[in-house]
Amino acid sequence: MVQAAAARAHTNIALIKYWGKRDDKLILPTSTSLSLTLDSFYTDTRVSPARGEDDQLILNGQVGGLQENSRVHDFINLFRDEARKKDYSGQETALCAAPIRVDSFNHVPTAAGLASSSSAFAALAWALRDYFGLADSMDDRILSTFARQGSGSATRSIFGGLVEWLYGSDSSDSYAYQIDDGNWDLGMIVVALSTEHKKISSRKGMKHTVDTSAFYPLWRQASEKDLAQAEAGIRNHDLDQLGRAMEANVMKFHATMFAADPPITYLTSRSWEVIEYVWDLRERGISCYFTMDAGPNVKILCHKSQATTLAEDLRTAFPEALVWQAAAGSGPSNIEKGEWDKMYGGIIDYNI
Ligand code: 2P0
Repeated sequence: MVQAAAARAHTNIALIKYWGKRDDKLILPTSTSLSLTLDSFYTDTRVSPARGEDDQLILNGQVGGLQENSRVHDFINLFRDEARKKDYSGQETALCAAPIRVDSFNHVPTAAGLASSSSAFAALAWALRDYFGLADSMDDRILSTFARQGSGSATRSIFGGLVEWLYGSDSSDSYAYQIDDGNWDLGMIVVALSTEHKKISSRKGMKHTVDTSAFYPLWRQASEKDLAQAEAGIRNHDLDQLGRAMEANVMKFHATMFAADPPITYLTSRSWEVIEYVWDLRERGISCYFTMDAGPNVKILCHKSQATTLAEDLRTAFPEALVWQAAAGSGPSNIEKGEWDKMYGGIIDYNI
């Protein structure tokens, strides 16, 4: 057991979406999903003993809000419960009971509409495993089932490259694993069209869809067909096969929301313009495919070797948009004390 532990985890974008829970508390999904972990966007998180009486979240140097704090507190408790099962000496038992301070720095541009909860809960899970000395009994797959209970998409950020999060039969086997390292000619461009906060959170949007959408009963089976096609594309390292499956899946994902009561959508007219631009590029023989999440921004899967040129084209075509490039990122890693202090030592106020 250590006095402080820190980790970095990267965010991921779903190519085959997770959109619905069959168990809200355990966060068990209604279908298997598949994602690409991105190298450019990540969260750094450090856990250490807190000074006060409660667990405390400091997000980008600011004290976290009540709701965020309580979500983090519940998440830490999952690890405390595991730690209590171990045969600790008195000193370690005391550490299990002591409050924890979480310092977290997001390197995910808020404008990008990327799920920072994926990297946030993956980094926190990785750091907590270390903090409580649980590495012997908790391998990465098991850890992903813990990350899952913080936020569904975080399950997949426990691994790098192309990652599947399984539907599973219960909490123990709804885990993630890497199906391919993604280190082939695969890139992603993020086109951020809006910096506004989303009107409907993913959590609310997916629940509303599950509860009311006339199309939702079709989702699981249709999504699994797309998944099989995407897996074949990955096996063949065939961007077009993977991209076609990804686009087919995102269209169905939005269709479930069009059929909700009342209907919801995250698509805007600007999103459609980017989608049409992607389709035009394809007509001209360039392999690129779009996906979107619970926001108006568009992500484009393309050849890594063409990403720089494509990103430039997109900046010219959509001068008001922010455009980023990414490739396959790695799974989480530990951050040593010296490294952490170099990055954040001057920023953190340990008195708050
Ligand atoms: C995904 N999204 O597969 C899907 C596609 C957004 C659209 O997972 O409620 O923050 O914490 O499990 O993971 C975003 O939702 O939701 C998400 P919770 P999460 O990436």
